[in-house]
Amino acid sequence: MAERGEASTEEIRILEMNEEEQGMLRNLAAAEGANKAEILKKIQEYAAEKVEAWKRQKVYVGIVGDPGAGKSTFINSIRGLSPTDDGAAEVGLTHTTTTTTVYPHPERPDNLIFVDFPGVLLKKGTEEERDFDIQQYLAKFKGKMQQCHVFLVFSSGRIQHNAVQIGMKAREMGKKVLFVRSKFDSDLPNMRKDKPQYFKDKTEADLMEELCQDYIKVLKEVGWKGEVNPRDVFIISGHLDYVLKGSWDIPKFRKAMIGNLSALQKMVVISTCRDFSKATIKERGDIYREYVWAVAMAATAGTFVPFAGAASIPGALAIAYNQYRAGFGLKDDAVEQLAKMTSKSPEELKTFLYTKVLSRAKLGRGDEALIDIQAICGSLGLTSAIVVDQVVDLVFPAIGAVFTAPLAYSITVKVLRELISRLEKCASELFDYAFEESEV
Ligand SMILES: Nc1nc2c(ncn2[C@@H]2O[C@H](COP(=O)(O)OP(=O)(O)OP(=O)(O)O)[C@@H](O)[C@H]2O)c(=O)[nH]1
Ligand SMILES: [Mg+2]
Repeated sequence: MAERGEASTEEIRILEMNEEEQGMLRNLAAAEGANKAEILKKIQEYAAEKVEAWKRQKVYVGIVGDPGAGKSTFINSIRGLSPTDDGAAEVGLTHTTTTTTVYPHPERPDNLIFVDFPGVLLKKGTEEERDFDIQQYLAKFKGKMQQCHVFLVFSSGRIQHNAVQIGMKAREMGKKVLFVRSKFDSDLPNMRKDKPQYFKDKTEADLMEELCQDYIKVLKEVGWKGEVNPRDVFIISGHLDYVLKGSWDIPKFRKAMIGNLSALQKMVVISTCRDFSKATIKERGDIYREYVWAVAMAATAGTFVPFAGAASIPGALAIAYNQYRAGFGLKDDAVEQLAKMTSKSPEELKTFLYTKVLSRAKLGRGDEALIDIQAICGSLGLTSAIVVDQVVDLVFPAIGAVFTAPLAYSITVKVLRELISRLEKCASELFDYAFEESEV
């Protein structure tokens, strides 16, 4: 790695910054005195603006579908809630949603919001359903529909006319529309009972494929215009344990849900929705990696993106550590939830996590973030002192020192990258351990 004062422009380029950002750092390196202070201030403002953009970022997910298709159940599960938890949507065989209901994600209520759309229209001032007219529906709900970024159209069997019309309008508004067929957990035993011969030469995957094709066929029969890509159809169970475990098409669904979102919106979803599917671990890592430059740059300039609030690199690294750990499902509460789905106890999983994969001698000793960051710095050949003392030293006298910011930036990038790959590996090993010898 570069010695102090030697961070080359080549190194800056490799570190995934855009031209404007590279230019700012180059100018900072070349500037002197008052001019350097001015440029540093500009970088801070730029980083602060990114912090604001992240904090303001909103993702609205619209949900429509057949009555009783499992919309509310899924809205709860994707937010990590069971139907009896505070803030959970009402679930049941009789309750039908008749107005839009907004369900913010409990962990990021300002950023990730699910909107449950009714599938019916009521006669004025009554609870009585009237004939469905899409124009009247739009007169009432168009504004809310326009606010949404993605739409999920739910069915648990033959999809009905109303849901298809609403879905088509969403598509006409330019929204990504995904089709979810829920309750696969009950389709499976039903199939085994109804057609025991089926599984003699066919698999669960065959049944999923058939249900997907059936969904597409019925959609067309009911009036869906245009092609439906099987990649946009998802066979899932909306019950909490299956969503958390990432059963059937849940991982594919999550990928598709973020597919059309901006990079910052992706960060919102990926950092917020919990599931323990192994398939999404790498995807989470990739998204964090994509953002390393922004985090490092902001940290270098004394602010931190997108994890606002830290004023030094060690502080910023600690915030990133905590954010990544939460994103990979490695915080205690997530580990406890994971334990519920396996034959392992929460203590077994935590002991495995801390001693085997995080390589700690003991549970809960000192400041977790600092211990792990120091270990990472050690393995990268950076003494922890560099990060804890000298980097601070590098950042704050930056106004006087030449090349300081590029070097601090490159150290931060290295540590963040290592942090992500370690936590990614931890999540993967924990997942394997949690489910070994237990029924999945
Ligand atoms: N087996 C199984 N049952 C489910 C699943 N999702 C929902 N249910 C059950 O189906 C019933 C209806 O679920 P809700 O989530 O209330 O359905 P909804 O689409 O919100 O219904 P409305 O708001 O009335 O339109 C409840 O009894 C749920 O427990 C699932 O994935 N598998
Ligand atoms: Mg409902």
